[in-house]
Amino acid sequence: MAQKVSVADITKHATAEDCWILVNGKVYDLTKFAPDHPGGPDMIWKYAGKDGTKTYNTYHSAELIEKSLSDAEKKGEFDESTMTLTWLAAQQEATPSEADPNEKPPLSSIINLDDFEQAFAKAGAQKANAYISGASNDLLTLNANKTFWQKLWFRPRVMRNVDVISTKMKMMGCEVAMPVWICPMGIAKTAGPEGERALGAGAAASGIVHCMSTAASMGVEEILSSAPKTHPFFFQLYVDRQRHKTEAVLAQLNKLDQIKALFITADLAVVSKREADERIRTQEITSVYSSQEKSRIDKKGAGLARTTGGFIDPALNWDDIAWVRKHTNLPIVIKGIQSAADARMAMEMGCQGIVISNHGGRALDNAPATILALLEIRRDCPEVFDKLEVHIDGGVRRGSDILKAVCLGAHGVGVGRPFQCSVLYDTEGVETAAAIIQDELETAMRLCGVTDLEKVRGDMSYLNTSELEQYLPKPERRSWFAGLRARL
Ligand code: 173
Repeated sequence: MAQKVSVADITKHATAEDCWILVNGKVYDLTKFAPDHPGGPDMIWKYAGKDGTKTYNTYHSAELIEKSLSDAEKKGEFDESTMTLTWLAAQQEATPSEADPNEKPPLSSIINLDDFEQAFAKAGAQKANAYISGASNDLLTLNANKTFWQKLWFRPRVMRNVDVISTKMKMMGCEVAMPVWICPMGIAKTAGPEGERALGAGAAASGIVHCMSTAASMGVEEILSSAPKTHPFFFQLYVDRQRHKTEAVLAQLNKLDQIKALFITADLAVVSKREADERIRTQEITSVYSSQEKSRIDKKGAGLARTTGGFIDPALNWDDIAWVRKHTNLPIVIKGIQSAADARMAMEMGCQGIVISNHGGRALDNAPATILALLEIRRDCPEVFDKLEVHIDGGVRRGSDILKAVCLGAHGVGVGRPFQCSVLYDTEGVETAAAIIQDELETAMRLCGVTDLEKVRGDMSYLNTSELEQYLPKPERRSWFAGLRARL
């Protein structure tokens, strides 16, 4: 068994007639054995070309398989270094034991975005939930993102005939029913078998935009095929250490008319520590890989994100905008801006947009809540709102948050985890999540006396920012720091 078997090798043998399976770090040819399996051949065929370790270990001792098969059927050790996101997502799909359909609340019982996350925590696969709901370290930024929206109050007007209203706006040249996009999130198949197809179809049916992830569980064209050919998408780009791979992605995107903007992720130079994800992956890896592999992974952190995020190039910097520009026809949006200084930088570099984002609290913990960063940019660098599109994501859980962001000057708002969790209910779940946001936004507008969302963009007269303003960095303190730096 000295020979190594790669993901590419094992996936070539993924049928009942030619059935290789990974079990406890080794790959076996179970084609001949499957029809004689006491538990029935289906149980084995289900894992053809995949990792059957978990299910196998539930029923059998580790030695049994070694004893039962001939040497010719033992194909070799699994080569972990060949693992891909697609492969990992497929494993998730094939191992449903953690998801409990009996726990799934009916979609009709879901009335707000938090309900989707709670439903997923109950009924979704445990490790998918740890990956999706998790964030960095102490979850301080994750929680601040949500609670800081609540510190921004309205100043409503009344008696304004709010019978007919419009939430329509334009984002990156695309007409949308409301200025909302679905955040790019990795491997959506972990949330439900339809994965990104549900996000694409649900976004299209709701008149919003899905920003697909570099780390999606399926290819760009498959995601596009979930929506009508005229429906727009955005693409989130992680720049690969191997720049030629990124250049190939950009060349592919240039040929796809449906993609309308390139969101370059700038806030995750390295994958941060996601403890819920790491804890659960550590348990899993302990059962799947040899103790030698385990100790290597333990030192680095075994989370799904860290295991799969090694390709992200930490050398990415502002000079690279010129390189990206050379390889794309798309508008460039920098995702992960967290200060007025960087918003100005993006403007000076000629970018077409920014996303104020801290990666949903999944990058630097103790990074400021995104609504605070939006307020800071409005105070210290208001000219960016005229020169480029300003988008924001992070902790958005109410339709009223969309109205708040737009009144501060935002062109669009990203919503992440609630949509990812809604994939538990396939396209219908995604549509329901969008309909909840739409309804809450319309209600907030009517109760604020706003009839046309487009017309109140940047109109802070509908907002009371006093509570939030106490948390802004003081301009005097910034110059004090600058002075200190000058003396050093
Ligand atoms: O937040 C993430 O988990 C993320 O963006 C990611 C996706 C794939 C690999 C590494 C990180």
